[in-house]
Amino acid sequence: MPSFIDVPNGVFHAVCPLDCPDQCGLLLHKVDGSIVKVVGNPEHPVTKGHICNKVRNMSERIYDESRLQYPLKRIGPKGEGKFERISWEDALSTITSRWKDLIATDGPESILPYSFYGNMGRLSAEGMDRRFWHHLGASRLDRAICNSAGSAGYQYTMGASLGIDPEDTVHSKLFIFWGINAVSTNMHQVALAQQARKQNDAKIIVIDVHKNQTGRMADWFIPIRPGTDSALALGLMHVLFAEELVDHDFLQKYTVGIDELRDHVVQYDPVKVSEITGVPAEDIYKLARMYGATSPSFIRIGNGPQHHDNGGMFVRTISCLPALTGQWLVKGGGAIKGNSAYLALNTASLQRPELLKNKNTRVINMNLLGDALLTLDPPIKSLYVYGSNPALVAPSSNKVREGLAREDLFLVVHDLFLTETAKYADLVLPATSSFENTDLYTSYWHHYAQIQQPLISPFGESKSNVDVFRLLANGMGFGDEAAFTETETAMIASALNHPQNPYLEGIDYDALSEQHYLKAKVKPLFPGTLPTPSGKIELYSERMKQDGYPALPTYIPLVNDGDHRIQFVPGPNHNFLNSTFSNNPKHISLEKKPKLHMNQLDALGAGIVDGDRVRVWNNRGECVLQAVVGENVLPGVVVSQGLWSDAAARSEEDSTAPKYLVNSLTPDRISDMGGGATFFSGRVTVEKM
Ligand SMILES: Nc1nc2c(c(=O)[nH]1)N[C@H]1C(S)=C(S)[C@@H](COP(=O)(O)OP(=O)(O)OC[C@H]3O[C@@H](n4cnc5c(=O)[nH]c(N)nc54)[C@H](O)[C@@H]3O)O[C@H]1N2
Ligand SMILES: Nc1nc2c(c(=O)[nH]1)N[C@H]1C(S)=C(S)[C@@H](COP(=O)(O)OP(=O)(O)OC[C@H]3O[C@@H](n4cnc5c(=O)[nH]c(N)nc54)[C@H](O)[C@@H]3O)O[C@H]1N2
Ligand code: SF4
Ligand SMILES: [Mo]
Repeated sequence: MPSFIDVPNGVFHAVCPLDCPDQCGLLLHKVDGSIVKVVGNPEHPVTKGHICNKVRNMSERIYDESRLQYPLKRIGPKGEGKFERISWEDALSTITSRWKDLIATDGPESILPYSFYGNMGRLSAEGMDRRFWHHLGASRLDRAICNSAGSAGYQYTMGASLGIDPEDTVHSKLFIFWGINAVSTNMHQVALAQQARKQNDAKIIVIDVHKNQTGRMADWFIPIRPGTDSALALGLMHVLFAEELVDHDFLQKYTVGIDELRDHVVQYDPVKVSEITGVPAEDIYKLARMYGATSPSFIRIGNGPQHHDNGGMFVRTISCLPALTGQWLVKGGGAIKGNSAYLALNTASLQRPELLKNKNTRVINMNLLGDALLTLDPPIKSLYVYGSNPALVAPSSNKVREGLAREDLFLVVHDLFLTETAKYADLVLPATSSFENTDLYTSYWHHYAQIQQPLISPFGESKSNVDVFRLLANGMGFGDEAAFTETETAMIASALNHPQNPYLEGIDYDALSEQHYLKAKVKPLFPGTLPTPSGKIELYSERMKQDGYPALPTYIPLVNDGDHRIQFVPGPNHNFLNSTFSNNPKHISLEKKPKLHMNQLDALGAGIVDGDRVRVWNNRGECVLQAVVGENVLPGVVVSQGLWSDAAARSEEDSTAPKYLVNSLTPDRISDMGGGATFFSGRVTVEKM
């Protein structure tokens, strides 16, 4: 196939590479070899030509003059951001000789990779890199910053990340967006709900701690106290059983533990649940009756509430609800937490775990990066960061930055920009954008796979993750082992060759290259067998009991986060994607200022009025935000949005301290399940400046 890089003009297929469930099909317009326009492809069966504002401006990011072009070597103090250009040859030999020395003196576990899904391409994010780290024997990273608590909770109930086909939700008559800011984070699910609203007079309910854009489009917005959703779900179950709104036939055939659950939820009467959640008892009855009476009903379970101490149990509990009313048997009924199991690849081929010889190699949870850098024994002597920006996104970021600033830490960062993390690096390597690479994309919400072919030549001297790990393997002297010379095309082909996953049938490299959008061979989950120990939906889970949890869904309060009165929920915003775009003036200007939504009662008590600059602080750190006073949050709760760049804070405050760093306040406790993060379970004090 001729390379599209050599075709200077035309319209080309592309995939949105960002960590967003929608994974839109894109069309890139090229003139004279450069991208001039990014639009949605109307032929994508789910995203249908509509894309978000963030990515419509993507070409600005691709050709941003502050994008990294060459490898850099630090010449100033760590964190200051003074670098000079060096060659790839120098950069690679510096890295490999440092690592060879470290391996000789401290062993390979003194080296730690740190990465996430800045680019969702499966080769970029979890392909050649994993092969390299396995062969090196580096400390392993538990990539638990995003969805791991909820995935673990969902698995206890349903066996794997298997939900319904989002395309079926046009048939739903009731949507519950539960802890998901879908207008900003899953816009095509909102489009499907709007379509159902028109076609079936469907109702949209939003349960959230913040009446944001998603809450505002709801027919009914239900505000709830952070971290109490399991209690609400149990209260709904209480009413469903008490009023005989459950589907006995479905429960008999497809679930285990129905009798235990019925007895267990007697204690969660709406009056008691109301005291916990702040949701009035009559609303709990009303919601339960609506849910019990409406079919098909669909719950979109968000990522927000699983970023709490009890986040795993939140998802575990809510995912029991559709079974109670037999919704899994109805087209458009059921739930989606994530759908990644349908397009599960052959990870053994992709990642080559057998290359890791020492099966006891230590595993470090990425949510504990600060502690890992500051206190771990034996210490981490070198950190290699790619596809992630921990100095902004990781919890307890003051600790993280103190760790990154360690004089004896050899830090290498591979990114498209000189991120907050890269400022601490000894060496910075320039990364290609996804449109410069070959890669395979699989959505974790819809059921389509896509391929990206390189459409433009690499920016400056930038290189893809895959190429850098090939070069590092060569420099480390791993030899000509086939794992490191395999082409991208061959890697994709073998990752898709996975006889154990029947959903992948018919999806291969050639078919994807020709047809662009291929759907997993999905069928309804029921009638059928789930990958749980019983093969059924586990309302009662023996496995949970063995793992030290209550076997039945249970409300467990948040951990005591100290004396500060106010609960702090620092979520993402509309125009950034995590910290991506937070360095782009257009995206910043769309967001205007980093705000703190607070209830007027709390504001009144603290003498704060709308628009005031406020200092938000606790024992972990402080930041300065602009108060938005009103009724968008309950008393005792404040919500910020967006992971703002240090640069945005500096230019405005004319100061060197990053004042918008919300993660300086967040706890690095680990959630109840899956080693997850607890970004939203912290407490703060808010003061007028
Ligand atoms: N525009 C945009 N889109 C994104 C991202 C982005 O940064 N910007 N990030 C991407 C990524 S990586 C992810 S993981 C997803 C995340 O997207 P979502 O799944 O939407 O998760 P969050 O936005 O973290 O939180 C969702 C909602 O949960 C609410 N919430 C917090 N705590 C609680 C609680 O205890 N109970 C309830 N009921 N609600 C609560 C928050 O107020 C928020 O409205 O979005 C992806 N898409
Ligand atoms: N307070 C608070 N903190 C949060 C969250 C929250 O809701 N609140 N959300 C959390 C969640 S859900 C997540 S998923 C994490 C996400 O956190 P991260 O995974 O760190 O995501 P980004 O901030 O988008 O950073 C991705 C980086 O990868 C770079 N990149 C993109 N493509 C490539 C590539 O191909 N190669 C290389 N080498 N680099 C590339 C980008 O330029 C960018 O700097 O943040 C977490 N942090
Ligand atoms: S960020 Fe999400 S909504 Fe926006 S273009 Fe990418 S996949 Fe689509
Ligand atoms: Mo995430």
